[in-house]
Amino acid sequence: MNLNSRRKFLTSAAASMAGLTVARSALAGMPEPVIQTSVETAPPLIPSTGRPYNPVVTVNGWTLPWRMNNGVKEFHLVAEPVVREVAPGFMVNMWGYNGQSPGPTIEVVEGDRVRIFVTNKLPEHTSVHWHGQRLPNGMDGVGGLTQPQIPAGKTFVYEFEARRPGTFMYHPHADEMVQMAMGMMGFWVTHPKAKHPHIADVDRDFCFLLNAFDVEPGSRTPKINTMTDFNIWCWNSRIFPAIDSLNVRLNDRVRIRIGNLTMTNHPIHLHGHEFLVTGTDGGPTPPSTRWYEVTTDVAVGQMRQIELIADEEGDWAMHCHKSHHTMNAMGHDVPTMIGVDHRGLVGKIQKVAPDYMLMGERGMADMGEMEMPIPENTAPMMTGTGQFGPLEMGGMFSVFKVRNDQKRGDYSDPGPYKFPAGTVAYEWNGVMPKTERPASRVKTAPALASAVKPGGKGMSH
Ligand SMILES: [Cu+2]
Repeated sequence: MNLNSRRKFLTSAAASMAGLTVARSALAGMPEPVIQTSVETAPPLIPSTGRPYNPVVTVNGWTLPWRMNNGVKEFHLVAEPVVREVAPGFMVNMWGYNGQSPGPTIEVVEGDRVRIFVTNKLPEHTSVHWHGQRLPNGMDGVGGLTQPQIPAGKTFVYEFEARRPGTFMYHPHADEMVQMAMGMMGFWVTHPKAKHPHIADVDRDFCFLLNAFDVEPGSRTPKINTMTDFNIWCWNSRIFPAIDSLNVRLNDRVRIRIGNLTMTNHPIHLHGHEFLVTGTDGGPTPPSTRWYEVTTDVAVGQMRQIELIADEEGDWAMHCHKSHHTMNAMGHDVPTMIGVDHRGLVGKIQKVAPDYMLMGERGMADMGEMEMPIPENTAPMMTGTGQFGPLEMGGMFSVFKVRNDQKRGDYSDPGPYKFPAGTVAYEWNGVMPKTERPASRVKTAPALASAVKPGGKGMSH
């Protein structure tokens, strides 16, 4: 007899003895925790109980189901060690919630009374802070300050009203450096209970967290003392090309919610469209404060929600604009080799080190094509292949796919964009003009260094 049927049996046995009081005592127990181990983007969870709302889609994630108990929405989070597939073949030992890092997205409606059971299956104490929420001080989850820590093996209950609509996060406020470096975090969306003047109805609503890890190539567990030098830059603990694309229908109104729980800021850039920042940490922004952008910086601890009309078909890149954050492991200790003449050197080195490979003499694009020998359990530095070849990307990168034949409510990947004939950049095969270079520039170049005055800034650019 499994736990579920055992519970049902006990409930019905008790029911026959004690009548109506039983239903109440069954509900007095904890809701069964829901565990998810798939890394697929789950379809939106359409609410079957409670107030109706338009659900979000969590990129490579899922929404936690709840149960209604006398008008209270009850969730059960389990803090526990998990193994996250960051990319195919790259498994990382993390800490998370309900089988995954990040934990499941929690979706509620403004005005909902929410009760969250948090069971601690970690080897040390924890707490959960509901980042950005209005709530009673004792529910804020700051271990030591607003509550005792949740000891290993124990369950605590948080209960509050979701007072304002918006985009939120949750994470421990206990041994924070370690627990967040290990992946403990999740998304929270509070939907408006009625038409809100600053919240539009959208056709698609995506969300993901920016998170980062320091995993030595070949190892499986993040280094927890790293402050800035992370090497795995993730959206929802996944790296390109393992981050699912955001697939929409032509002319959809799209909202994308982003939260940053890394140690640095991320300028998130979308190609081909302008967007408005319609929400921040503090909730929806008044329309008079909005302006169009193509990049928005998401600082540490912040949430941003952007909105746009997807009115240009295609495979549009969407990524962090810090170029080191669209790379995977090994990005840091590689010397710059551009312009260094290695002729004859490789053969000599290979006599003593047969695996030696020359990197970066002509730039590093070669690495996107080469199958470089890499240690087990890591990801190539630059990877991903499009219909025209290697993308030379990694980390915080995905594709915003706009299609006119994408069905309403269909979030599946439509495959590569079919470019209309004559609309792709092409090679010039005509006559090249003779390049004229001013002779003076060549002559003066070596003198530039001496042109810098002591204490001065030298040439301006
Ligand atoms: Cu970044």
